[in-house]
Amino acid sequence: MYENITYEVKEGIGYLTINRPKALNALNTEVLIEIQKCLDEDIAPDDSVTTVIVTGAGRAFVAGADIVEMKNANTIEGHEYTARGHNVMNTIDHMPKIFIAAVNGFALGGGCELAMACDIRIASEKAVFGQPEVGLGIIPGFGGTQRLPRLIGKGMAKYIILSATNIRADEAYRIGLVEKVVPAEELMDTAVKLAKKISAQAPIAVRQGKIAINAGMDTDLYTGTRFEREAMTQCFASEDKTEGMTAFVEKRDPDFKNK
Ligand code: CO8
Repeated sequence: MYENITYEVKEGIGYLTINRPKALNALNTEVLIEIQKCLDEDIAPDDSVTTVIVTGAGRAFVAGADIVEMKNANTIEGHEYTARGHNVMNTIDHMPKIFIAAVNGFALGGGCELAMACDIRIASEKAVFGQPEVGLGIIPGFGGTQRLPRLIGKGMAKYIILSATNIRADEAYRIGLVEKVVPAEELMDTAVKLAKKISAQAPIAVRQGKIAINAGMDTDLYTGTRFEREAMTQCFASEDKTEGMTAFVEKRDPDFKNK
């Protein structure tokens, strides 16, 4: 069905793999179209999936937007390309499902931006992160100038973006760009364990947690607490809230129904 990505669901977890290893999974227009289609048509409508693991086939996560394709792009095409990338990243960011980036190798440019659009990042010790765009005469254009400072702070984001400095996984962990670093052979197991742990929680609460955090990060604290109140109201309106608390009182595991 897809030529540049694969998507499958196993035990309620979605696995989205960027699969263009010959170009280190570089995001050309075709890849972006396929990711967008997968997000809109396979992942968003599937209520059985709470968490999605995003990874790359071969030795790279994603080595960036496709430089070969961008090389001859004119101003209008550059604008369209940027918009297409923004749509993919924003769809991930806004979708009330949890995306875990399992970063297996190079996460450069658009690849680092894809990882940052995900909710949680787990990196292999072999992963390399960076935003090398200024060396190509452009800037990060799939959200990097916005998400990187929000994740690691303005000064460190400027250091990385403006000097085009690539960093290894341990440094990415130290500065808060990734949440965990594991040996390469443990990467997928670690991501799956986390996905299962998230999927075992009350789904409405998980969704509302993501919505409240994301909405609050884009506004002031007091507006953020209003978002939190609305999100909490959705939880209190759910049957799963009654089930979760009843199960605690009855000293048994909860049986959440996503209702
Ligand atoms: N685009 C296209 N092809 C790529 C890319 C890329 N980003 N990265 C790697 N490839 C290709 C190489 O050209 C090579 O192809 P071929 O075998 O046909 O020569 C193949 O993948 C393997 O790559 P290398 O031989 O270079 O492998 P190395 O192990 O020697 O090096 C690196 C690996 C360090 C990852 C190196 O490939 C590299 O530096 N790649 C480019 C990284 C980069 O600059 N990424 C940022 C791109 S710009 C971007 O992402 C902007 C996002 C916003 C765009 C907004 C739109 C306007």
